[in-house]
Amino acid sequence: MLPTLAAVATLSLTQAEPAILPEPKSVRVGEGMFELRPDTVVVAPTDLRAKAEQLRGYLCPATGFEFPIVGRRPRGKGAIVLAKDAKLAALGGEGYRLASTPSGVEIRAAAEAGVFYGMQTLRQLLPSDVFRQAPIAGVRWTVPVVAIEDRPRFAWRGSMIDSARWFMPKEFVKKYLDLLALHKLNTLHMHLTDDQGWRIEIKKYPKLTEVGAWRAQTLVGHYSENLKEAKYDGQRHGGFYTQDDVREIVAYAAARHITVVPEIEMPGHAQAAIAAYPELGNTGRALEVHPTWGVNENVFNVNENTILFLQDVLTEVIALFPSKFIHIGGDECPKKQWRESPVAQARKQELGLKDEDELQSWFVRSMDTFLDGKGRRLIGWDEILEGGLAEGATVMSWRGIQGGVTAAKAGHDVVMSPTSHLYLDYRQSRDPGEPLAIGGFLPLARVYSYEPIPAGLSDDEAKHVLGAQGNVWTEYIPTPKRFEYFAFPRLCALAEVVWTPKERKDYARFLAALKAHGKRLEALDVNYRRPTDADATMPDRFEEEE
Ligand code: TNX
Repeated sequence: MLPTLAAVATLSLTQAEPAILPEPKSVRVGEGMFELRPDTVVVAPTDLRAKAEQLRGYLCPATGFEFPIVGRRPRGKGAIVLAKDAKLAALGGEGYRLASTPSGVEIRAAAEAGVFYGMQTLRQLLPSDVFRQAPIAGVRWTVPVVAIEDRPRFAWRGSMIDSARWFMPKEFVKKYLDLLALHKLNTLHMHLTDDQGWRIEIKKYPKLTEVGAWRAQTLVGHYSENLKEAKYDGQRHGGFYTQDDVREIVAYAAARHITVVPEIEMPGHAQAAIAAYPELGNTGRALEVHPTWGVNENVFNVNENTILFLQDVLTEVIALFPSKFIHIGGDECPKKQWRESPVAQARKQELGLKDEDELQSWFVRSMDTFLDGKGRRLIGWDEILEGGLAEGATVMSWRGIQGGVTAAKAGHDVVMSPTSHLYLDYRQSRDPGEPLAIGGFLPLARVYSYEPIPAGLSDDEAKHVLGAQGNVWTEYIPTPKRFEYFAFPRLCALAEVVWTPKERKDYARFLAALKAHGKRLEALDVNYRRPTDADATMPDRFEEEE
C-alpha cells in the first residue's frame, strides 16, 4: 500500500535528526522506526503507575488509542516500557536513557523524575500532532529508532511568574507548569506579593486579600517619572489564590517534578500589605493598593510587630509550600522612610546598627533565623548582600552577575537571573510592532548565549551556582496570552542554557529544532513569538544593555 501524503510528511520529519528541545546529552539515530498502534501497551511496575497514567494522558487524546497499562510486556504487541534502574544512578535523579527499536520504546532511569523526563523526550520524538487535545486521523504515530542518554546540567532550572502586578489565574499557572515540564524545567518561582497586589490567602490576616488583592485602577501605557500626566484605566483589578488553590497548584507541579518556590516580598514592594494593615507602614497614612509601577517608598516598618506579622505569614506559607527555599524578596527597598521615621531611627540605635543598609540586613537576618528554625532556607534578590548577607541565605543575582559572584565566593549558593540575559519581560525585537514592554532589549539569541557560571569562579565556587531562571515580570503583561508571547520562545532557549551540556549548545541547531517545536507549541495553543530574520544568527557581540 502506498503511504498517505500525511504519512510521507511524517516520515521525512522523523527520519531527520529528531528535534528535541532541550537538546539531550547524547542522541544516536538508527535505521527504522517504531509505530504506535491501537494495541500498543504501556508496561510499568506498580511504583511507576502514576507516570504510566501521565504518559497515557499525553498520548491518548490525539491518537485515540487506549494504551492499557500492564505489568509485563506481552508478546507480539508494541510496548512503551517504563522502568527504574538503579544501575543508572550515575545519571542522577533526573537523568534517563531512552532506547527505541521497531518493536517498542524503553525509558529507564534511576528515579521517577528521570522517567518523567524520558517521557517528555518521547513526546517530542512523535509527530507534533501528538500535542493536540482531540483525536486526529491519518497520522502515523512513529518514533525513530534512537538511543538517548540524558541528564541536566543544573539542578535549578526555573522561571518566575509575577502574579502580583496582574493576577495570573490558577488555570494559566497550571498550563505554564505543563509547559515548564515539557522544557524539562523544574522550578516555578511565584512572585505573590507586591505594591500592586497581594495574591495569597493568609488565614490569620484576611485583609491581605480582602483589601490587598484589589486595586481601584491601573496606569495606562508606560510608566514615566512624570506621573502628573498619567492616565488610569478606571478598572478595578485583582484576584488571589485561596489556600486550596495553592495546594492544587503545588500538587499539580509536584506531579510534574516541579518545585514551586513562593516569594513574599519584604521589606520593600509592600504597599498592598500596608494598604490592608496601615500599622505595617512607616507614616501612619492610609495607602491604596498601588495603581502604578516603579520603585516605591512605602516599605514595611521595622517594628517587632511587623517582623512577627511577616513570620506569621511565612508560617502559613511554609505549611502550603514544601519547597526547601522560601523567597523573601529583598530588592528595591528605598530607605527614605526609615531615615525619616523616629521609630525606625530609635530601632536602629537600639540594635546598635550603623546605617539603614544594616537595618535591612537585620530584617532579612531575622527571617533567615526564622526559616532556618523551620528547616527551610531563605533566598532573596541580590540586594540582601547590602549591609551584610544573612548566614544561611541564597542569593538570586538579577542586577547583573556580580551579586552571584560575590555570594558564591563567600560560600553562599546562588541562582543566576541577570536582567542582561534572563529578563523575559524585556523587548525581544526592535520591531515597532512589538507590544509595549518595560524596556531593555533581549532577543532570543542573547538568552541562548547565556552561560550561568560566571567567569572568574574557581571550580569549588562554581558549585554554588545552583542554576538559572527566566523572570516574567508582568507590569506590561496583563493577560496569559501576552505572558506566553513574552515567555516563548525565549524560555525554550533558557531550557538549553540550564539543561544541555555546554559543548552541545549550538544556536543553528536550536533554531532548526525550534521550527519543529513551534508546531508543538501551536498544538498546545501557546501564543509564542515567531522568530524572524533578525533572530536567525548569533551576533558576535551584543549591544550594551539599555
Ligand atoms: C525590577 S527584578 C524588579 C521588579 C520589576 C522588574 C521589571 C527585581 C528583583 N525587581 O520589581 O518588576 O525590575 O523588569
